[in-house]
Amino acid sequence: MSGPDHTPWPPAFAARYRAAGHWRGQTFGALLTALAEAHADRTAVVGEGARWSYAELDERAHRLASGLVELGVRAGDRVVVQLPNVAEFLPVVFALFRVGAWPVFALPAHRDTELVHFAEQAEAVAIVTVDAHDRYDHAAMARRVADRVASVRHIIVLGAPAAGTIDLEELAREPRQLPDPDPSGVAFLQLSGGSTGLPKLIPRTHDDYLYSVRESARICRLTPDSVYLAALPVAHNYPLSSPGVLGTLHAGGTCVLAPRPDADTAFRLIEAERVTIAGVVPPIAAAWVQAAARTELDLGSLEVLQVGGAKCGAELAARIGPALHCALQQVFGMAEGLVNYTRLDDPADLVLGTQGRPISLDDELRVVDPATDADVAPGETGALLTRGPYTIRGYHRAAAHNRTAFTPDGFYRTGDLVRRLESGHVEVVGRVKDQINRGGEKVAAEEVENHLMAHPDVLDAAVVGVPDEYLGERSCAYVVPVAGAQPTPAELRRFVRERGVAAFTVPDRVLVVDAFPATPVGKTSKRELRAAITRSLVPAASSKER
Ligand code: OOB
Repeated sequence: MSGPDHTPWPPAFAARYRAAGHWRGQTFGALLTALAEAHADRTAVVGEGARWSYAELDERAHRLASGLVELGVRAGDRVVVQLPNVAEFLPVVFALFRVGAWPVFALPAHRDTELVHFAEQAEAVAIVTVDAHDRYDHAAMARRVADRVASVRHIIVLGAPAAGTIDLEELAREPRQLPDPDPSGVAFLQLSGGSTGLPKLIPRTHDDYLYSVRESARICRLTPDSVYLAALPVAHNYPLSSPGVLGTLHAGGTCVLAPRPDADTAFRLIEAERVTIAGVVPPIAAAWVQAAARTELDLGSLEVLQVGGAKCGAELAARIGPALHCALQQVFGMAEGLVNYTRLDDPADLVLGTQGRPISLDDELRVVDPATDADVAPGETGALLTRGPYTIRGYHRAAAHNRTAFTPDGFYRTGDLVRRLESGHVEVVGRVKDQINRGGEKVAAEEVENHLMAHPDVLDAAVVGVPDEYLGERSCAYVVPVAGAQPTPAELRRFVRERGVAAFTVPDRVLVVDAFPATPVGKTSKRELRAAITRSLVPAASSKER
């Protein structure tokens, strides 16, 4: 894959976004400096074993930035960050922002294949990781990645140091003055959910991201008294910025990092830290609703529960307020940019039945016929295209993909099927992209198909999403074996897992079939595969299941 690191907005758009006051020329490093002055002694972040004020967070970020520079990390370098929900995540990323190096935000679930891909795509010079998480040795994985990707020179580890790695705690140096990076330049690379191959890298600038963070904090009414619970993996765009930890810091509030999103862990933290707002995906919201009925913990501080990342069905939406005694806010966003929120003063029908409206009046949304790109009639369903002050114009080094992912006039093709109401609120009704949304975790069908097709016994593979009561959807892989071969579903799942991928990428179900249904032009009909499994009409005689 090749192409520019970053596709800037056309000058006329950039000028408009500056004139409107959206882009203010502030970097994240400068923001933290200002916050440390305004809120020095207030608590910025709480994690296991850590409780740091704004002044302490600022100091740690300065010291780490200094240590990174001494190591040879420079402005414009890329650094893969794979940290779980620990307090150190914040000083690490602010240190990188101050150096002007770009964090590449991996998730804790990612494994060798994905990390190698990110490190190669970004030509990363370093990996920041944790010794172990969920009984998995991340430091050893980072070493394997460094062996395979020549650009990776340093492995920085939080926790027990190991041979060939640098102890994060030992990296800190005396703070030094560093030149402030260009606010219109890239601040970090976020990951796309993707629908083709491995995840694409998303370049976000200080200017554009800070705008979305600032407005998110305002829309969610965050104040210095707000306490945000990050229950989802904090590097993901939603808990990072919608309003997430960055929005909370922007408001001078407190970020509480939950090591896991389960109700027991979250409820204890809500009680202990007097959490006011949390953001979760629908399956977790459903688990919290159930657990709330039996808990003796005091959840009375919780004012808002945000639900997003995947569609929150009307029934779940209706249960949240009564069960958790808080307001529901729906969030429909994407790492590429556009984020929609239901507003806290929206009428109940909009809060329960829509996924919100855009952050900005300068977010341009078009709802089009997916085949022709012609606008559909108002209120009709179509594919959502968007362009605006915090939506990217191109992926990192992906010129060929960019030609189809964006329209010639710069609209991002979200791949979501939506209906827009007169109020401007959006209802997500489906998807045109070849992706499975597994309770908020996005799986590109093609990525899984490629893994399956690497197996010598597999002739063809087609991966589809199937409805699931808990996750919304799960993945189901249909496989046609090569003549004479008889791979078993269990063997194929193990094969994909052993290729070193995130657990959510391993197909939940594998069905070995003789042939795929075809469309009139002879392509595999995923629509028919989906319909077949939904109706469970796959004939037992011609399919073998795990
Ligand atoms: C968020 O970001 P991504 O990049 O992991 O995934 C984006 C995709 C959207 O295009 C859409 O297909 C789906 O996730 N999605 C939703 C949704 N929120 C996201 N589909 C239906 N209803 C929703 N509420 O998932 C993300 C980023 C920022 C804030 C919130 C979510």
